[in-house]
Amino acid sequence: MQRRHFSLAGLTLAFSLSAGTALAQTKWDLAAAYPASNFHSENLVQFANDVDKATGGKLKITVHANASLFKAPEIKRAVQGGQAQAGEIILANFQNEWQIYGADGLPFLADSYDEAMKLYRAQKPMIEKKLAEQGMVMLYAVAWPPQGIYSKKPINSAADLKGVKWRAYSPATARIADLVGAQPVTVQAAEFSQALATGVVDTTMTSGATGVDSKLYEHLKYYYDMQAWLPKNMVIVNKRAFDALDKASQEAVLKAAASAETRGLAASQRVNAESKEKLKANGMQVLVPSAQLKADMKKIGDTMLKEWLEKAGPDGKALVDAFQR
Ligand code: PCA
Repeated sequence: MQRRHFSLAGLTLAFSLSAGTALAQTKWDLAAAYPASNFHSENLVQFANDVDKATGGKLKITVHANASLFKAPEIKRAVQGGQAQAGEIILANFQNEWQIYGADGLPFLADSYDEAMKLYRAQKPMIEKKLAEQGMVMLYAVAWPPQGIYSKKPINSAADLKGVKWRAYSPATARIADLVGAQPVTVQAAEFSQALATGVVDTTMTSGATGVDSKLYEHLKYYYDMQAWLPKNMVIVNKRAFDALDKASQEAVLKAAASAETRGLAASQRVNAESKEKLKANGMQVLVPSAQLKADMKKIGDTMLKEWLEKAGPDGKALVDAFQR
């Protein structure tokens, strides 16, 4: 009895080993920074499922949402170094590394979905090339909904933002705080609710999506729908990890990525409308900004574009030329 039991176990082991070898399964960790219920994260999970199906289970991608694997600003380096095979980054976080990454974080350069897509088409070949030099492959990008101002008190002009505790998520959002005389505090989305609850911050610029994700209505009363810019998340993969896949799997990844990009854009537009309704339903006043506030913020956008062009040099000029073409 004892002996028979043993040999059965041995048989099972041998079988699973040979099945494993025949399948040659590859596993990727994908580091992401936004909550699992966010549309970007849901889109990532769908992308991973599509890849799983298309490769017949040969490539398994595990999405780690809400900065559970790496904090938002660390994801790019983690993918570059291969600590995570893949990741989702917000490009605007990396403006100080290369100004082109931050172009979609500038107020009013591209302030609608159409303009954002136009800017993306201009940025894409430049970013693909830069990422390749850095040992990464770009898979797809999806814009966040347009960015507006959340506040505790009514804001009628930029002067009303003086001294507020301004939550920034990127160099550009911190720069806006400087220009309006607010106090910038950089807090990524995963820590935003806590920073609000403890009073570290009381004002921000972000999307309706993040307003809902972080339940900003629990602490803030006003949302001014500025539609100032649409920053993009980009999904990237370590080049060595990508190159190690067989040709069919590489093609499956790229095809699933193209679908994710189309699906993500539609989701962003849908969430833009839905989230403003959710903010209202939770007692927030969702308002059109006053002409003065809009004019003040446009002026800040002009200043920031000028500063950006100076820092971005010939690359920046090439990008703006391609964008305006
Ligand atoms: N939400 C993210 C980035 C842009 C957005 O809409 C955030 O606030 O961190």
